[in-house]
Amino acid sequence: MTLQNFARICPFCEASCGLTVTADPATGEIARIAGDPAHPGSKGYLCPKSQGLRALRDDPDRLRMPLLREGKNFREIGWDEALDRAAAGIRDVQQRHGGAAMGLYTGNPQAHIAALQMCIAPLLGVMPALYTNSGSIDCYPRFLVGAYLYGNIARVPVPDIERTDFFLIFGGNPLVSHGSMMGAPGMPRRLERMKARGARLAVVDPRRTRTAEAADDHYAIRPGTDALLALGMIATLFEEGLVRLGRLAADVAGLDELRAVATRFPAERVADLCGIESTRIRQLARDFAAAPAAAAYSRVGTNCQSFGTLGVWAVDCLNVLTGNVDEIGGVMFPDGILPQFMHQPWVGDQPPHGRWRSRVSDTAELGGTMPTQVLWEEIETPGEGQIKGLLIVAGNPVLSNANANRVRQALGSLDFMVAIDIYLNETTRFADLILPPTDHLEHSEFTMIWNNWMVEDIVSYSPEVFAPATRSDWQIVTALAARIAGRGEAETEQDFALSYLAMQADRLPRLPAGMDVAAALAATDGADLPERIFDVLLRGGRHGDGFGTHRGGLSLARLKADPAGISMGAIRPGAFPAWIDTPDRKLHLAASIFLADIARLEAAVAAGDFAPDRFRLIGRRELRSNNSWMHNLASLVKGPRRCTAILHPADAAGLDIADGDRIRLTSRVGEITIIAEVSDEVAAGTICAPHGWSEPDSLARLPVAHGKDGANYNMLSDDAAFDRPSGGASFNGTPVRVERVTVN
Ligand SMILES: Nc1nc2c(c(=O)[nH]1)N[C@H]1C(S)=C(S)[C@@H](COP(=O)(O)OP(=O)(O)OC[C@H]3O[C@@H](n4cnc5c(=O)[nH]c(N)nc54)[C@H](O)[C@@H]3O)O[C@H]1N2
Ligand SMILES: Nc1nc2c(c(=O)[nH]1)N[C@H]1C(S)=C(S)[C@@H](COP(=O)(O)OP(=O)(O)OC[C@H]3O[C@@H](n4cnc5c(=O)[nH]c(N)nc54)[C@H](O)[C@@H]3O)O[C@H]1N2
Ligand code: SF4
Ligand SMILES: [Mo]
Repeated sequence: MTLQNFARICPFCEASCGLTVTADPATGEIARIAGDPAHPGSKGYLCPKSQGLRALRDDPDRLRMPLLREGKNFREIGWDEALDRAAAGIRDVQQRHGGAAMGLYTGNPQAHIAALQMCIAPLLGVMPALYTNSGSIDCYPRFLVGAYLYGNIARVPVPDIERTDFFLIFGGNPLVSHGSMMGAPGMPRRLERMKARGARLAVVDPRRTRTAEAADDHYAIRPGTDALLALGMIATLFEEGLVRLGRLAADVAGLDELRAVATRFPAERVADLCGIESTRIRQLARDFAAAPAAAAYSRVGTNCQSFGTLGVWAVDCLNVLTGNVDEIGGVMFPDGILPQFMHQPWVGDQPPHGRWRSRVSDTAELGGTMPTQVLWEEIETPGEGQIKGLLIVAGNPVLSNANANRVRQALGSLDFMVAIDIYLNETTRFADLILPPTDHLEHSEFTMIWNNWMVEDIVSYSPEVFAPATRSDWQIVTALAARIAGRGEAETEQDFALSYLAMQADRLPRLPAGMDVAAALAATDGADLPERIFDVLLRGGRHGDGFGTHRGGLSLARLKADPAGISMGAIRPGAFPAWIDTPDRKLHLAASIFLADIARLEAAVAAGDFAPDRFRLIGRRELRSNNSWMHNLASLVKGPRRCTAILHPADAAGLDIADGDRIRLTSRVGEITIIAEVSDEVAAGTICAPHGWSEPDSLARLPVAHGKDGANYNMLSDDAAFDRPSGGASFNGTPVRVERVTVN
């Protein structure tokens, strides 16, 4: 064996740690995957999930060849035939049902594969489709608040965890997730440093998670009530004269309206609803206001609930009201090395929201995408414009979308479905064709999307380790598009590159005057087109070498010479108020889209929706897994059973349930049976289970995963409980009935 070391970015979460993969490119063997001490951000840190790089290569069930469905079976076919059939099926849908009859769903791994990100927008040019993606599930409230509070979907307030004095987390578990929309290589070490510095860490979470365990304070909130708690804190700030807008004072609009709303939610009123004493709520608000620099942050637990927008908005308001926005140690808006991928500001008086609406439920688009539940209703509902064909790229909606049964039925009713995926799983088993891409080590990689949300601006390039055994995601998408459009593959790749770059052109400040993106692309020399696109983004970007006009600036060649990656340093305050993209360049605390939803919140309170009379289901993520697709990796799923429903000892005793018993959970939309785990890490009335597992499925080929006694959480999540302003999904706070399954 001739072993070589390769510096690679770990593709399995936003932290984007640097790894050293020691491998023999000739035999395809991996000797070791270790943390890369030279990486400027992770400095040698890695978590167990990183070993999935090898496990995925070794998994005999990972698909290597395209699969064609024949009746109830799948059989392997060659690539040319598979691509021809896939394109013919899509063209057939378009011809028979019109241009609006296709749907496109892209899943979470898309955000970790730079070349795949680059080809989705151009694909929509060739294959117009109703577009939904995993961001439509987990970030919609975040994006909507960005659009109306700061004026841009891409404006994500990232907490400055390296310099804050008080870090207040709502609904996030960064010691397990490693941080989301606050990407930070080596996240756990950063939190350790934060604590060692004497900063305070407080966590609002219904469960005593690892992060809550490590925190100074844990607030065990009742699921689904984040908006109420944050409003109670805002009310305290106003009542006790603690509002300090600081430098932003002249640029904040809506303060009086916000005060009027918050006054209706004093700490004493929300306390019983949230399950947290009013004295603690008031003290938390006081301490947050008193900290020299403080950052409040919300993530999946707060986003993915029925009042997601109000929760995210109210948490953001805490930062504004205490003068912690765009400040060191507070929250800041990264202006990364690469152009803002999601950059979508207002244009005149048009927000990046509601520019068109869906056919069936008149739902507003957000940033060019639709909430995923719109996709299912558009497939179900007959009439002009009904969706009859679907392309799913790296997505597993049967395990990741609310009301899984409905998703299944919708997928089963399609005329034609293609999946670009590495497994025959619970979703792809509905496809007519499955097109499996190379694994990560068979293509080069570079950090892209995450630079918009990182606490430290790091960019790195990972070379290919092994010769590709099959086509990459980029090659599959472009080859499919070529056939749909009736053009050559090379020509289509070139079209895609130019069309992607044209969308970025006005955000490339160092593109020399007179050089268009075609000339810029021609001036690059990467190994393939995605690398060359990346080179244009780097060289024309704000730190780029400007194609020779800025000596020492970034380029792909420079990154290749620095394999561990280059850091441009921690996030910094922006040129204020230039980063505010609302039409009047003010921060809108009381935008009508937020205030209008207060009536719904009041109605829910009045209807007793937050009463502690029902069990509320919440999710959990696992350290050794990623969403739905690492459960077939034997080395990662070995050990104790993980797909369990945790309930409090008092609840278990009341229902005559013992640890290890099988229990049935029933919600409005479905039921599952699952093994009970009794623990006081959840409060009484809360029940907690992971998503991404499933019962065995007759067609799926996941023997390891399906031998693990899994259950699909999203059989229970209620698709009608979505967050109204944004359309975001609700996975947390679902009312469920709990009972022991009696075996007679
Ligand atoms: N109940 C509940 N549901 C949730 C959540 C929750 O917390 N609770 N979380 C939500 C969140 S945050 C998210 S992001 C979504 C994710 O929702 P999805 O994106 O729909 O699902 P994933 O589980 O990420 O599945 C990714 C799919 O991509 C495939 N895949 C893996 N690697 C590759 C690759 O390199 N190329 C290709 N082409 N395919 C690949 C996998 O086999 C899998 O089918 O789920 C959401 N669903
Ligand atoms: N190891 C691992 N890492 C991952 C993933 C993974 O599956 N495994 N998935 C990746 C993805 S796609 C994402 S989006 C990120 C997510 O990153 P995070 O948001 O940090 O991760 P979650 O574990 O979903 O954290 C949500 C927390 O909210 C809590 N919660 C539930 N309901 C409520 C509520 O009503 N209010 C409040 N305040 N809290 C609530 C849950 O108990 C949980 O601890 O993680 C990413 N990283
Ligand atoms: S924290 Fe995330 S990026 Fe870092 S090694 Fe683990 S999975 Fe990979
Ligand atoms: Mo996510």
